[in-house]
Amino acid sequence: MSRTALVTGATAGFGLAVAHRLVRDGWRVIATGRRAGRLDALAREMGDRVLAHALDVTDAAAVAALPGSLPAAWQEVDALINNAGLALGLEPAHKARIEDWDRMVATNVTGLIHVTRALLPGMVARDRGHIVNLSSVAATYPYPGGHIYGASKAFVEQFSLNLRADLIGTNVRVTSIEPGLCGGTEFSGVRFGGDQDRAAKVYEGTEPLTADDIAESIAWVLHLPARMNINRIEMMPTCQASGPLAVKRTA
Ligand code: NDP
Ligand code: 8X3
Repeated sequence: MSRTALVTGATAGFGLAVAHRLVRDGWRVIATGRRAGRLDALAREMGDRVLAHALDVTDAAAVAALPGSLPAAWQEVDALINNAGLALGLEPAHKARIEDWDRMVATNVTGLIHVTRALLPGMVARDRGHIVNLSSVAATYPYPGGHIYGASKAFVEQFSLNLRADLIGTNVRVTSIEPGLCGGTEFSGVRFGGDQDRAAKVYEGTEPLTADDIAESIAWVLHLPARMNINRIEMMPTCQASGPLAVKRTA
């Protein structure tokens, strides 16, 4: 019997790559996200190994109802890939839009913990499961304009480690995936409100990570022996490194 993964944000970027990768590796995938048309297209492309299930992670009622709203044959979720998330804007904190801050927190923090809370009891009851959370290098390394995005990803990393503390004694694993610059997804287009020229400049002259690289790391942690839990994976493209501390000097 093949294992079942639920991927949030499977309509684009990492989530879509993970869905493809896991189906190739023999999993069944519950593909979720807001754009139902894209989910249906994925299910048509991949056949009966993909279940399209539209879900906005900020819709608390829909998320709470999630386990029971899945068809009976899909209710035992072995792996939850908490991938849905976004960055909005790159203005300094004192100029950032408060609506953007609220949306990042609602999606990256509240949405992620609600989906986790909805699916975790089933994993504990079955004594098997794996939660893979998409954090970021922004959780560890601050950068100008990163404020709430970085803070939300630091939350995701710390939440992952704290889940491990509660899940000791069960066979439920938790991993925080923390990538740096990654191209070929909608991430920067979303961050800059659809300004694709500005988004493209983020990757100019670089060889960033790809969504397939992220899917590779997720497949790796999922397929390790059940006795092994990878707590965190921090990865950057070779062309990226953390910079020196900033010092403002008078002229
Ligand atoms: P994309 O913008 O390409 O994909 C984001 C996905 O999240 C989409 O499928 C989108 O689907 C979904 N999503 C957004 N809001 C919601 C919501 N409210 N409910 C459900 N789904 C939602 O981004 P990436 O693939 O690049 O990023 C994926 C994750 O990885 C994010 O959490 C991001 O913060 C993180 N990350 C990205 C990095 C990068 O450089 N790209 C690096 C490090 C981490 P839809 O719009 O259909 O709902
Ligand atoms: C995405 C990577 O550097 O744009 O999490 O914050 S970064």
